[in-house]
Amino acid sequence: MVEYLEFHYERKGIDMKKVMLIGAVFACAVAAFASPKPENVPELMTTFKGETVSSVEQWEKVRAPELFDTFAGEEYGRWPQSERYSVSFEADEPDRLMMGGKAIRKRVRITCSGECGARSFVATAFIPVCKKPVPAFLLICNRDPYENIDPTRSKKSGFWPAEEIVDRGYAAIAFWNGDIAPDWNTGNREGIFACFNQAKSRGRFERWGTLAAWAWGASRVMDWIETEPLINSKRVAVVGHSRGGKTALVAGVYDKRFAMACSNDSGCSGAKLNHIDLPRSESVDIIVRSFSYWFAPNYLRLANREKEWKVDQHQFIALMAPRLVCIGSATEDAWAGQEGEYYAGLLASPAWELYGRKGLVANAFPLPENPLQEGCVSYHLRTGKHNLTPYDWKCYMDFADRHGWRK
Ligand code: GTR
Repeated sequence: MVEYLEFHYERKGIDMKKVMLIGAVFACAVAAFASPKPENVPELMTTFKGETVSSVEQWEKVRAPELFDTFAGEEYGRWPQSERYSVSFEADEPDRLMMGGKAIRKRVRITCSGECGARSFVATAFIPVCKKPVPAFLLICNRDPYENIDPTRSKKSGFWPAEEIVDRGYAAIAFWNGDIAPDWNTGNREGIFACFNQAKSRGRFERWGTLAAWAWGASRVMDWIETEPLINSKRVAVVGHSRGGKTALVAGVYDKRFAMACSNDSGCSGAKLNHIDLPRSESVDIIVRSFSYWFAPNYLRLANREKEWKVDQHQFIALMAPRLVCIGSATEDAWAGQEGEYYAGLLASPAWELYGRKGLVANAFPLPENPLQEGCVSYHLRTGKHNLTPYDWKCYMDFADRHGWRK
């Protein structure tokens, strides 16, 4: 085809290179025009009273607390206060040297006792044999635990490439979300919910949903990590995919001990901005119809009204500042709204700038396999389907490396 055109253009004295250049410029202009852009996004740095936020102090004392209060009260629900429960740890199995002598496997049983009962679950940790405490990645596994987080390693899955994580010098820790609360609608009465007297929780409509409960489970694993001398508890990333990716953000925002949150393909009510028209992606109306129990009852009122809400998800991401955030999207995952995930990271960035750091450093929505990792917010687009893959893990570990986690 190109040869054919070249031949005819040459005969007519037209410069083929110029034609191609004009074509390319035109294609880029069309792409830029056609690509969705956020509109009327709620201001990150203006308080609900209309004051401009220009200092860390104002952010930490006024803006971040009011945003947190809004998200906790109206979207995910509130965690029970720490006075209402106790946590204890015991070895579920003796420690074992595994992965050809490269890692110590610990299986810890974490028991949480609330005012109405106790629940326990087991977390598995592969900790690289090392002279000093190692940084760690904690996965909230929302897939079949037998297939994906096998503690015996007879089944291996790219969803949790524990061997690769250990090879890179990080501890690989995982637990199954279903051990905290089932992923179906029990009216939030089963699992960990049954250990608490709901009547004692603040506000009926602010009741914690299942995403908040799973995130609370991650936070209890963090309680254990703080007691484990082989792990550096100041360098722990919480990771999740899809509903787990929403949960990882909740865990990171609610529990400041997490130094990084990796939100993979998390989409609606995760890293995706609502103020952008992405007709193929999930909306609040759709998500609350299928998964009302994931959220505080208040959130149901936002169905079809998310654009009228005073906040949006970039402000939730901003609550991670000045800590690290990774957002991952996949090219074949329009349901999660890739551009919405990208823009939420970008629009969250002024929170890092207050601390004299950079958030997401980007000029444009990136091409696949071109991770943007210059600041404290990482964004990458991977070729392929909705999934958590070794490539996504590589991006998250590269980012931690960049921030000196293995030094
Ligand atoms: C979908 C849901 C998404 C996402 C996904 C998953 O059905 O609509 O929000 O969480 O499940 O967790 O795989």
